[in-house]
Amino acid sequence: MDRATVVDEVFETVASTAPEVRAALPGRRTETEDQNPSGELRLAADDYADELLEERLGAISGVGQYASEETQEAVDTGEGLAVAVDPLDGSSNLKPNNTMGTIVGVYDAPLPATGRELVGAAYVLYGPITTMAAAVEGEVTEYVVTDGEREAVREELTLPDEPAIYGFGGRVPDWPDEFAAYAEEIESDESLRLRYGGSMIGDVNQILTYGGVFAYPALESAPEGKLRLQFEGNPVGYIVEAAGGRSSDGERSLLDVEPDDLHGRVPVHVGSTGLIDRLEDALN
Ligand code: P6P
Repeated sequence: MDRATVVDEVFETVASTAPEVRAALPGRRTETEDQNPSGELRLAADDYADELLEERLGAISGVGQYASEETQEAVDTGEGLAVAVDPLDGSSNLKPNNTMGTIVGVYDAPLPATGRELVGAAYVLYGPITTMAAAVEGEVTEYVVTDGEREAVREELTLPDEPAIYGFGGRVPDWPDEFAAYAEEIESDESLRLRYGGSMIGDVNQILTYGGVFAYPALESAPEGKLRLQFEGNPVGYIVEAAGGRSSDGERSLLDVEPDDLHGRVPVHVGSTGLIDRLEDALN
């Protein structure tokens, strides 16, 4: 299969798996004894989604590597593209019945790789409606996913010209002074409203919808921030940049960040170009 067909097959497979992931959520809110490679407790729902997606994505002809936020090592699945999956991003939101998502990045290089090796990225948002935002060849399409079938509802999706929301992770006392000063500037901007739901995909989807800035910045206690480059920063940076926005680790596009290892973390800032430009000015 040619590369574009493989990428679409990956998106199709993630969408078709979404109903089973969603249906399994009510019965899998329990924490397991296991920790993922990032030291976070895995929910039964994380394990279930990871197992389903590894089996199905790994079976696609043209996918040669499967890596998940939930497991230490990437799995060799033959020849072809590499997929990096966060099976259930924001699964801690399951307890309060809030949004969460499945993220997939399709890299044309062995993992770990820079975001410039991405040839596609998508996320499923388990909200009141199950939707998918998918970016390929510089274009973002939003789909409603019904019974695993995708229906395009917004094509050539771009961020609105005027940003409207912001959401920043981490505790305020733990923000470095430069980020705190930027946050204060943003918070005092009367055109911007706070929207932070504790699940990156839910928060980023609001940025795609309303424009603005989402950040999980470098913290005094964690200079690399919290979010993982391969599984969260790169795919979301790829999608937001394809929608006409920007991404940054504080200095450069997330897609230009050299990975240290498969589970390396990175400060994540994504959103409207002007707000990310101002962020980089504030941090440097
Ligand atoms: P905090 C969810 O655990 C996650 O990885 C992202 O989806 C989300 O943006 C962030 O962590 C939330 O972190 O510290 O606000 O709970």
